[in-house]
Amino acid sequence: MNRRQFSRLTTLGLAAAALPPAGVPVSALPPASALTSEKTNPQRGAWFKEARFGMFIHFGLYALLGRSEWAMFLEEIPVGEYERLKDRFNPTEFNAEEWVRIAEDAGQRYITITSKHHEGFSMFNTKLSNYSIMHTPFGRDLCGELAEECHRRGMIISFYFSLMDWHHPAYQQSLKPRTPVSPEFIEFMHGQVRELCTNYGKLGAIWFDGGWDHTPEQWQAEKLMAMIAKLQPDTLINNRTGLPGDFSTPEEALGEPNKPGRLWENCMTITDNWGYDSRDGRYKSAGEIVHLLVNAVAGVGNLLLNASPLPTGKIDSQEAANLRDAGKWLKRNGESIYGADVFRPIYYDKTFTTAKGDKVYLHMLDWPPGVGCDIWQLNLQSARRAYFLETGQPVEFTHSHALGLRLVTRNPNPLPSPDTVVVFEGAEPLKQLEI
Ligand code: JFZ
Repeated sequence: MNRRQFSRLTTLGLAAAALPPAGVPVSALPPASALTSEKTNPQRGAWFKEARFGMFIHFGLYALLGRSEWAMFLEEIPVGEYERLKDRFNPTEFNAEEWVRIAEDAGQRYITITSKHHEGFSMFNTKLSNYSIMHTPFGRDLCGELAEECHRRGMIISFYFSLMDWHHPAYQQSLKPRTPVSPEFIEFMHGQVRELCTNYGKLGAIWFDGGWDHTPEQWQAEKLMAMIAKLQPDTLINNRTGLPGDFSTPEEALGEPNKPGRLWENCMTITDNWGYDSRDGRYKSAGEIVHLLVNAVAGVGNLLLNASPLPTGKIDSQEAANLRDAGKWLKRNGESIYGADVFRPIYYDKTFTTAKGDKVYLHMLDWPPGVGCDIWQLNLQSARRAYFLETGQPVEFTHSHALGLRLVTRNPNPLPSPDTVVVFEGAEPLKQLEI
């Protein structure tokens, strides 16, 4: 919803509940951007753009079943049966430090964890329900421990939170799309978001999900977002309440490179599932992870890559290994990723550009060892010099009218790299010339 549509709703009186009562001083109002605009104040969005790469974590009771986070719904498991999983939930091998270290090694700068997924089970210390991790054999506030460790190590922590709740009795009558959500559930759900925004220090973002069965008005989303803005003025809010919020969340696809200034984050699985699924055996390789990241950053977006802890509380070891390998590339090439801007739109699926200051980074995702390369329709004639980001070794280049940029220097890497980055430096910020 854009500003015009929102003000139309207001004219119709539909958004009236969200409007401040007359006489409230302007300074007490939440930043308008969080509610109505598709552009976020650059200062609030700065951490997000700098970070570029985050770890998503889907962890809940569903891990015990090992058939992904939708098992309850897809297998029509009755609430009374499903909720008994909580008596077995005991991820004793969970270690916040280890999780944060995996993210750090991967070069990820933030972690977004499911504080509550659609199953309705709270992975944090909520005072508003007994259906929480505090009432399991584990009995510890997992989200709290993770948040604390993140704060200690300078990792940004964000919470995923599902609006929809397959467990709460007051939500049962709302399970049908477009039926009103009971006031009791709204109070409970808003109350839980208040807890998340109050008890865990500074949050990077609140990542809502599962809002599709109801309208933003039915969720009282404006009120919810205004509350967050008041409790955590710097926290970004995603667009899955149905209101635009601060950033878009295209899923398993790259998105929104065509809306300048709009923040976006592409969320992806590392296997084929979000929640742990024992039937899954497919892992994205380190190379694929690097490609996805470059692809997102080249379109000025972020990559939020999911990891799935096992019921023991350990992150799958193959996932951790692939993440760490991707991190090795990032350690050497992070300059071209963190805080990078767009140079020109994505134009070829194996060659991308990112930019920062007077530098353009040419990402060669498929450059065979030992050969030079022509890059069509890319003209960096105003560049003063070029060099490999990893080694500083100079790269000789020419331009031809017909083809564009030619890398005369051959790829010196004996082995294929997921991405060989060539830096072009200009005296002035480089501009893409028309050819
Ligand atoms: C949702 C969840 O249902 C899922 O379990 C997971 O948490 C994922 C990150 O988000 O699934 C969605 C939500 C939105 C879209 C698709 C799947 N969408 O907008 O296309």
